[in-house]
Amino acid sequence: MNRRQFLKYALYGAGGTAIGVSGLGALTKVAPKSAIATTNTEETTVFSACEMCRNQCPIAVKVVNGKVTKIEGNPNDSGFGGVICARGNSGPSLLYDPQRLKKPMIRTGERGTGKYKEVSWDEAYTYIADKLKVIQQDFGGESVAFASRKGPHDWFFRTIGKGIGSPNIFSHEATCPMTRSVALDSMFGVEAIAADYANAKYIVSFGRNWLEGIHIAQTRAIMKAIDNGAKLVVLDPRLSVTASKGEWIPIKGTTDLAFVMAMANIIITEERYDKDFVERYTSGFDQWKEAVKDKTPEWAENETGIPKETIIRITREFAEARPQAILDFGWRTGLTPNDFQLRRAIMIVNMMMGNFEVPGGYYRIKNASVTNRFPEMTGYAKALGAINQPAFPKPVTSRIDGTGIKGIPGQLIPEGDGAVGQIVESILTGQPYQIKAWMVHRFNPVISITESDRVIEALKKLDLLVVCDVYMTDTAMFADVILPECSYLERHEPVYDMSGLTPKYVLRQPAVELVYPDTKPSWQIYKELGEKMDLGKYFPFQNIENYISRQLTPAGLSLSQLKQKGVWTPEGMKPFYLRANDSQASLGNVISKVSQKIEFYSEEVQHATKQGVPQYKRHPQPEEGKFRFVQGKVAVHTNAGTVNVPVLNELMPENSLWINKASADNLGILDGDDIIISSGIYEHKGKAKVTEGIRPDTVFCYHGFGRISPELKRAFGKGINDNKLILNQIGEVGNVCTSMTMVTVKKA
Ligand SMILES: Nc1nc2c(c(=O)[nH]1)N[C@H]1C(S)=C(S)[C@@H](COP(=O)(O)OP(=O)(O)OC[C@H]3O[C@@H](n4cnc5c(=O)[nH]c(N)nc54)[C@H](O)[C@@H]3O)O[C@H]1N2
Ligand SMILES: Nc1nc2c(c(=O)[nH]1)N[C@H]1C(S)=C(S)[C@@H](COP(=O)(O)OP(=O)(O)OC[C@H]3O[C@@H](n4cnc5c(=O)[nH]c(N)nc54)[C@H](O)[C@@H]3O)O[C@H]1N2
Ligand code: SF4
Ligand SMILES: [Mo]
Repeated sequence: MNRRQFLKYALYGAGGTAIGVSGLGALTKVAPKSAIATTNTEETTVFSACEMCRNQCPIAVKVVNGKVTKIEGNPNDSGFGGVICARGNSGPSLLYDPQRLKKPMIRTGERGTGKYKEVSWDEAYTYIADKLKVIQQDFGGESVAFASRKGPHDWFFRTIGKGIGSPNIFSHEATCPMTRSVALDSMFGVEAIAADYANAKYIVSFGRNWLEGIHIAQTRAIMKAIDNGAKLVVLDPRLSVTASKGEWIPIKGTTDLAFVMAMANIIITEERYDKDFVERYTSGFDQWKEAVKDKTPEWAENETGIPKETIIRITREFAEARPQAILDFGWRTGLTPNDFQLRRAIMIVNMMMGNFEVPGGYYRIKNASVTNRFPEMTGYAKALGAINQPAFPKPVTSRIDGTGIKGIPGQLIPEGDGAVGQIVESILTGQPYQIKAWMVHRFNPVISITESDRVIEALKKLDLLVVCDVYMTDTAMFADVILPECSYLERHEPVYDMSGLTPKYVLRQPAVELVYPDTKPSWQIYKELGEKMDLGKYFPFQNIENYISRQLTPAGLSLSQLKQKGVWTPEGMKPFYLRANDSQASLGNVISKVSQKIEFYSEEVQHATKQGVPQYKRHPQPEEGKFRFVQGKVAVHTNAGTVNVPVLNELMPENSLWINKASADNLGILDGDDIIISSGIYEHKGKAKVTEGIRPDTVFCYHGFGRISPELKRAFGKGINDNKLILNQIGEVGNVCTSMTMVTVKKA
């Protein structure tokens, strides 16, 4: 496929609505038949799940003579409407990329110099098993850290960690939505809360950028709401594609909590909240009222830079639309150290509107476990079975990040996630104890964790670094052992729960044989490594089909049934909102607080942070001559993952630094000029993009560029790596902080 064909194809997915591929990322409703027509009669279709990002959209993979020819959305799924994005379309480009990792490798030269020898899988397993044994004997299982992106694959990877008694098992969440998860958990006792955008009449985003930070189901829902006349307000220091679809409010970075508190102040003063809801379902309203009583629109104008008239108008419009009104709780949410208080405040204002369990508001995700609690829903969904494992050795120490320790903010960090940035701290400082080995799966800390040079310094200090990836990434290039996973188009994965308003399961299955025969799926890699390490008993299944069948059988489903459609959702079940027909229904089955209330004031949060209800904290603003540095997603790339994928690299090989026209004029910088960005500690070369679409005190770049691994031949050395500039700071609940760094910019 050439670039032109790809563009056309990527823009018009199978189902009619599609996500644009340019930085503009607009949704379009035109679907010319010619773009999707197929003439080849030998084509077969395999239903599976995408992995070009972690959303795992259901896909239909077209295969001709054993080769993947194209990928479309799975038409059997209604929520995604048979639509995928440009990155999803580009799967074959990754699959057949000659630059993929093809063989296991062991390092032979200095770390980072790229000297490796190809080895057999058995040699790789033996090397890891022997090294881990020594490290475990000398320093204990806790000295081995495990970090992987969260997902269905991580069961196998984590089993190795649990098997050696390490408490230090991490997901990537602290770099992503963790402050939101902590906020939800503190208020509802559960993280599985989602927003029903499609039915909302008024949506306010605090940087959430659905048209570039794509989630197909959410992005479609937002577009549907706009089509139906909903108003969208976007607070963002820069004009994102999403902001261009609604009213853009260029808020001063890191001040969102002031805006939210002022909204609460206005709503309370003008008595615009849902009194019955607040009284019946919530606790702590009085403490919240006290916290916002002096947070007037005048005060917020000074903090946020948004005129008070605008704050009052938006608040009134929002309140008029209740309960079909959503203050969005964000997705990538680790912007500031106390970001989780912002997320709590957002959800408190939402709940003041009574927008819970009604169309156009927030709802508890209706997965099998919830659905089974309601008589009218039983029979619609059965829970997946678990694969029972023997008891794991109990870790002898607590975690390095303080997760779960009472009386400190760490108490609030979800145990299954942890604060992944703390691995770097432990390696460099030996506090609270020394991490000696790091197992990394499907994660790229050098690009994803702030202050890349510190991450690299840490990697260089390790006794053992093992990386499992599909590319020789900026992290893999420092590894002792590299394990090449096959791509998602060549493997099975455990069935994944993707429930929303109704339950849903998605299957990933191979569309084609292995392109590079020495690559393997991760379930097999960790089962075989486990067996080599005498941990075989923790992998009590013969193969992945057997694993999946044990998930499905208790649910009354079968693998062959899922293979046919790729997705399963209970037939005939309508979206279920608990309070749609009964505004006084008990919330006992959808929230998990002992108090049975949605807690505005949280005793647990009070205990951990001394802020039982959110309090405002002012963050520093850029001094004269400096800029706040913010970042975000671009429609055609995924995080730290796709910049070297041929067709996506061709579409967008590098990023640039957005700078306001007036600020650029002051510095004598023209559009396209070479520039030097400096954080005072680190410097980065780049190119300027001069635009009116950003605040004069802020600069912005798309995340994921500026790669240092020479093996990423297309991406190497192009663009700006934001995390090279961002200074490391771990937030209150273990989150990375990505909007706190100030930089200067000059002409190169
Ligand atoms: N400054 C700043 N930092 C950020 C962000 C930001 O906007 N600004 N974004 C943050 C966010 S939201 C997130 S989620 C994180 C993401 O951080 P990561 O999880 O590190 O990013 P991913 O792009 O998901 O890619 C992880 C790795 O998975 C590899 N991979 C892809 N497919 C496969 C596969 O099938 N098997 C294996 N084994 N590996 C595979 C990719 O090659 C890549 O190296 O970064 C965070 N860091
Ligand atoms: N195409 C594509 N889609 C993706 C991904 C991808 O890499 N590519 N990644 C997926 C992942 S892992 C995630 S987490 C989601 C992320 O989806 P979003 O959370 O929507 O993520 P970002 O694009 O990082 O959006 C961050 C926005 O916040 C703004 N911002 C920065 N600081 C502040 C501030 O202080 N206040 C306000 N109000 N705004 C601020 C930035 O300018 C930017 O526009 O997207 C997912 N979808
Ligand atoms: S959003 Fe795009 S890249 Fe991510 S899983 Fe869906 S189709 Fe694939
Ligand atoms: Mo993310």
